Amino acid sequence: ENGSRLWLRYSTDGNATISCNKQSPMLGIAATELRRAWKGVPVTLSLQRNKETRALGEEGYRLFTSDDGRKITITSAGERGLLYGAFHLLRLQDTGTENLSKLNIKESPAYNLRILNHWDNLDRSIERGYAGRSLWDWEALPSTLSDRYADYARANASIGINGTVINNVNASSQILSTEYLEKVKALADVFRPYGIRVYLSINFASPMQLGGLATADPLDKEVIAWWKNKTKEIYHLIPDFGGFLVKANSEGQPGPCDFNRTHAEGANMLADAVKPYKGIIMWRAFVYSPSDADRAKQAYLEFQPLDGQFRDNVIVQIKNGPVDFQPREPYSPLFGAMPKTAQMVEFQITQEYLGFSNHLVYLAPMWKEFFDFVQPSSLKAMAGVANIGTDANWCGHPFAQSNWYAFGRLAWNPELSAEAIAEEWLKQTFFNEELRMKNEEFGKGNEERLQSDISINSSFLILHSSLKQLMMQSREAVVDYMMPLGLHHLFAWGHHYGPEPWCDIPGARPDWMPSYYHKADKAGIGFDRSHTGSNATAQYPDSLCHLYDDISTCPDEYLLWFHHAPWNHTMQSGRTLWDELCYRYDKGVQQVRSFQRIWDLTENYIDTERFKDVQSRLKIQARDAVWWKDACLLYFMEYSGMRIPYDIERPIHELDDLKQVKLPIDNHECPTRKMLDERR
Ligand code: BDP
Repeated sequence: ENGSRLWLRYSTDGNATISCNKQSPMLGIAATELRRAWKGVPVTLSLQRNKETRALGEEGYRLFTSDDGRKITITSAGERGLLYGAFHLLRLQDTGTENLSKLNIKESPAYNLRILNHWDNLDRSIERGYAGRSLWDWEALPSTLSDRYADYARANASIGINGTVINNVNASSQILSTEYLEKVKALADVFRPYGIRVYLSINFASPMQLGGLATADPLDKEVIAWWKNKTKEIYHLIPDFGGFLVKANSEGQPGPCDFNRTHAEGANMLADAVKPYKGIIMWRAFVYSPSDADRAKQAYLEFQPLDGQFRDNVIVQIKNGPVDFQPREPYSPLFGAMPKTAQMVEFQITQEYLGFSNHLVYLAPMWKEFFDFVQPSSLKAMAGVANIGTDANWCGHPFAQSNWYAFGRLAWNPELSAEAIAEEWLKQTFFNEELRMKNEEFGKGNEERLQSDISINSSFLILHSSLKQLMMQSREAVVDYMMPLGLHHLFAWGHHYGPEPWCDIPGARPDWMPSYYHKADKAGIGFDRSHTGSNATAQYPDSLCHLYDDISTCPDEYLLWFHHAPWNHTMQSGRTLWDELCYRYDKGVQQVRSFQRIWDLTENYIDTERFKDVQSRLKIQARDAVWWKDACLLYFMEYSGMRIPYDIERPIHELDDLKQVKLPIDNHECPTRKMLDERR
């Protein structure tokens, strides 16, 4: 058992009659899934346009049992609706959550665009990817197609993901060469019957780099013509091509500002090119420059004034927080500040700042936290930076699969609770076949069998809820052992794995240095973003602005994000800031230890391979948590001049040793335990 089957582990002994009123490759896939695994009454897939199905949309469906309970029908106005309905039915069977004889479910997605962003390079490395190499074998494409392309598409379809941007936002213009477009077409052809459209990240200077033009100025006639021709070429190959994702004038990437044009002028030029084909432009708002004040304010300052200037097929893609996928950030105030512009959120599924594929962190609670502040209906779409690679289990950490899963489920329905999604995922990933197998193994005799069934089932239920709790607590744990109380960006230079709050590289961009963010000194710690500081609080709606701006009302979890607070500041717990910081770091460490204990309890119930894999990654996580705690507390202690409270675990490292730790890892590797242990 290597985890390659993801959450689609249902057995292949389906025995029901499956019928369908039309034939097509997509409906063939839906029917095949059901034939393989569905064990209930006959199912009819019925493509029909009537008032009800039209209201549910092409991707929506109704799934119901007939009055006599002898038949299930899935009906939709679109083929994709039937595909999603089929996967829904199988999910119900697998999780056993509903009475299958009385189904009456209506579903339609909250967003029409539910998109993965792959940061995959053409050399098959993956920026911030920790699960092997890129799935896309560019050298073998277009003639040779890996089986994993269809498996990838199937997994996405099973959770409703319907778009994929297959290359890195730091894009090579090469992707638009005819040679590569043929390869992209081959992938698009595999993905199409699974309802997945392909999009490309583009390099704004492609007309120069690829087309040999002297400029990439979006108002230049030749440039406009170049993009129109290129777009035509793409749509000729891929008629349902989705559109472009653009990182412009950000971290050294070219963009319209290089030619004194605005982001809107750049985006609109591309929007006009794809418009005749119904394509869209996803234009990223991830911009910041070292010369301007407070990085957290910059996307807002640059984009908010452009509200109303974007074409209607442009969507501004904004990271959930104002800085960069930190363990915890307040939401980006740009959301809601551009009422005349379509916006979408970008979450990061890959754990760039969350322990890579070594740490168990379930991200749905973080994404739900975002939706506590941003109305799902105010957004047009959802994008997630993928955590998928060539590793047999796709995501590196077996539990990282839950983040891919949760992203898809939330993009379909952001109202689902993180807990419900965790439960679904656990049941499909760990608790179906194992349970059956254990029962068979134990239940050889009759009486005996009954007995063991009962005890196995009850211990399973207990384990199940413990694992769910573990998942639910895992995000808060990582915040605690890495960056509690609103701290952010204490990461090591070069990679974002371990702590380096002291990092100070002469000549480097100041906004890439941890001290830019924590600002620790003898007086206190934290970034003053209140009216006495950068005044970033003023970018938030009034009520939140007041709440965050006042140090006495600012919630603990954002305190050091918005304030430079004195070391003896009284926290909500009544402790001083320094003591609270110590307790939080320690709490994070203790939680990881409790995760280890919970996990070890599952030993007899989960296949050895996955059990051991998770167990050994938890060991790394536990050591890393102590590393984080020691590094940050020993370092900040030099400023606070205060003691670590005596009732918490003592540091086991020397600060000087930790300052010497250098990990020889690039931005697309996950450090091994051996490497970590040798270095620290
Ligand atoms: C940061 C990553 C960098 C990405 C950038 C982006 O460190 O590798 O290129 O975001 O989103 O989180 O463009």
